[in-house]
Amino acid sequence: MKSNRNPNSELQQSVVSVPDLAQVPEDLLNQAREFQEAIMMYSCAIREVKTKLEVLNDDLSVRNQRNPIEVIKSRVKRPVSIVEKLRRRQLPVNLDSLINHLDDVAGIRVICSFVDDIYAVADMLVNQDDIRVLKVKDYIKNPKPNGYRSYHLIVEIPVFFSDRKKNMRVEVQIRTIAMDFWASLDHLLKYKKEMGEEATAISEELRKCAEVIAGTDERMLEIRRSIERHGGTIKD
Ligand code: 0O2
Repeated sequence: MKSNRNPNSELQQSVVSVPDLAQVPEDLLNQAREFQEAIMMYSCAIREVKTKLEVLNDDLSVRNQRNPIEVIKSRVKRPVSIVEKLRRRQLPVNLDSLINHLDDVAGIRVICSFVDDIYAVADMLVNQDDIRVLKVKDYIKNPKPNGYRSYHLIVEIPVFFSDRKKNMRVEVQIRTIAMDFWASLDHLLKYKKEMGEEATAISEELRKCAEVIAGTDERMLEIRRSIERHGGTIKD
C-alpha cells in the first residue's frame, strides 16, 4: 500500500536543529573553547608519555629479545565521566576544578605479560629526568578488597606548546594481561546497577577469580624465569 506521507517533512522533523552561533552567549563560547584547549593539552601529554613508553619497549625488546609491553591504550576522560567524578567528590563542575582536582583526565594503560615487567617499566619511566612522580598506588602489592590489581602512577610532564610550557598530569595504569581482563569484567559490573542481589554473588565470584589470576601470573613468571635460566628467550 502506498503511503501519502511526505518523506521530506518527516526528515525535516527528525533533524536536530543546529544553534546559530551568533545567538550563543559569548561566555559560553569562551568556556567551550577553553575546554577544547584543555582537552587538546591533555591529549598532547598522553602522546609525550606514550612515546616514552614505546621507546622503552623498543629498546628493551632489542636488549632482552622480548617485548615487556604487550599493548598501550590511552584515552582522554569523556566529558560525562569528568562531570560524574567532580559531582561524586562534591566539587564545582568547571574547568579549574578539572585541572586542579582530577589526576586522570589523561590516562594511559600499559599491558604487560609478566608482573616483573610492570615494575621494570614503571622504574624506567619515573627515572627519566623530565618526569615528576606525584602519586604511586600499588594495588598489586596491596590489592583492593574486591580483588582489583594494577600499578598506578600519577606523573607530571612538561609539554611545550606554541607559546608556553605546561606541566601536565597523566595517570599511568600498568597491569598484566590477566589483571586487565579481570578489570574489564569488573568495570562492566559497576555499570550494571540493576542486577540487585545477584551483583553480590558475582562480586564474590570475581574476587575469587582475582586470586586465581594472581596465582597464575606468579606461576607464569616462575616458568619464564626457569626458561631463561636455561638460556632460553621468549620471542614474539
Ligand atoms: P574510569 O571510568 O575507569 O576512569 P584518588 O583520588 O586517587 O584516591 P581515584 O581516582 O578513584 O581516587 O583513584 P584510584 O583508586 O587509583 O582509581 C583510579 C582508576 O583506577 C579508576 O578510575 C579506574 O579506572 C581504576 N580502578 C580503581 N579501582 C578499580 C576497581 O575496583 N575496578 C576497576 N575495574 N577499575 C578500578 P575511575 O575514574 O574510578 O573510573
